[in-house]
Amino acid sequence: MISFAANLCRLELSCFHGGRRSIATVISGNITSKLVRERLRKEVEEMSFSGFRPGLVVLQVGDRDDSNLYISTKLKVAAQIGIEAKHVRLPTTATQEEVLQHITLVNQNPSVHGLIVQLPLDSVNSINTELVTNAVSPEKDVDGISCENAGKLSRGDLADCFLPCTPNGCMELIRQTGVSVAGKHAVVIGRSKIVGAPMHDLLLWNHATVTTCHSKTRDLPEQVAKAEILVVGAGRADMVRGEWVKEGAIVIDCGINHVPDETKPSGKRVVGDVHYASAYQRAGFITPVPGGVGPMTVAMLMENTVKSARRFLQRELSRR
Ligand code: NAP
Ligand code: LUD
Repeated sequence: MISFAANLCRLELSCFHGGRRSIATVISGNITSKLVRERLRKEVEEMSFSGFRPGLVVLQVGDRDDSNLYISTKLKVAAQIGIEAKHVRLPTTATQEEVLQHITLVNQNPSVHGLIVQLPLDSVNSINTELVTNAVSPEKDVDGISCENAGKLSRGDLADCFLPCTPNGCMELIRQTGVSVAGKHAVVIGRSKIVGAPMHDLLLWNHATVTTCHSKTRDLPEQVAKAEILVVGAGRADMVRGEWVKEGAIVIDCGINHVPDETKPSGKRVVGDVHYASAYQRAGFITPVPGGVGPMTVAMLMENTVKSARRFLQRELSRR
């Protein structure tokens, strides 16, 4: 764990203070991820004897603007840490067979320790995403979304798998608050394979009592009101209103939504799934968007890649 409080922007003491309720402490993903990246840079330096470097491949199908942005950030951060990262981009015309062939090649390449398939797949052909993500060798699945890694996480074998980057990043941000997760009532909104479902599992095995909500959940505000820890990954701009939030709760917002904004040169801006201005008035701790979960997703991918490279070195040493 990184030193607690280094990344907390404590504008006022949270919760009740002298009878007066005050505003939230902001948990910065930019600062926390910087600490993680700096630690990883040193670790990579230490393992870089005789030219060894951790290797990462990011496989993309198509040309989505958002994927291009996320991948360029991943490549830049990898380079800063000393990870040899390669971007493989297949055209939108790529077939499922071609994607699987590329995955097999990377699986067999001993200089690559991590492989992620950036989602969603942007193809004119019908490609089974589940089949593709499961083709990644579990020991290189630094995204932590193959059935094998997800299964281990769901059964609580956390030390024996790669933890998915976004939920793992959320856990790191929750740890930054110094609040113990054990015994807390946590509510997760969303049940996707990369955010909601693994977030539920991680909170559960960190001993929270967890409720997971989705599009069929009745009375979302009622569920949210019970959350001492709230993690939102729904993809709905400003959906969670501050009035729903329990006083003093930890609010982690995974959402990345583009909304029109005429005051910006691009004509749009990024907002989360939580209505920040109102939630800020009630939460104890809150993550901003941008600068919250996003940078942690990237940092945790690097952490998994370095972990995979270390495991590779250990296997090599034990063979000799
Ligand atoms: P997803 O696959 O579309 O899943 C969204 C989930 O939210 C689904 O489980 C869906 O329920 C649920 N949901 C949708 N509308 C809802 C509503 N009105 N009430 C309650 N639940 C609702 O999306 P995702 O990949 O998990 O991503 C979610 C958000 O996080 C997006 O904004 C995405 O851009 C962002 N994201 C951010 C990061 C990061 O690093 N910051 C990483 C990944 C994703 P059903 O299952 O019933 O459909
Ligand atoms: N697929 C991801 N698809 C999309 N935000 C990311 C992401 C960086 N297989 C697979 O990387 O983990 C993944 N594995 N994802 N995502 C989203 C998701 C995937 C999201 C945000 C960021 C990666 C990021 O750097 C910045 C921030 O929040 O401050 C900038 C946000 C902006 O758009 O300006």
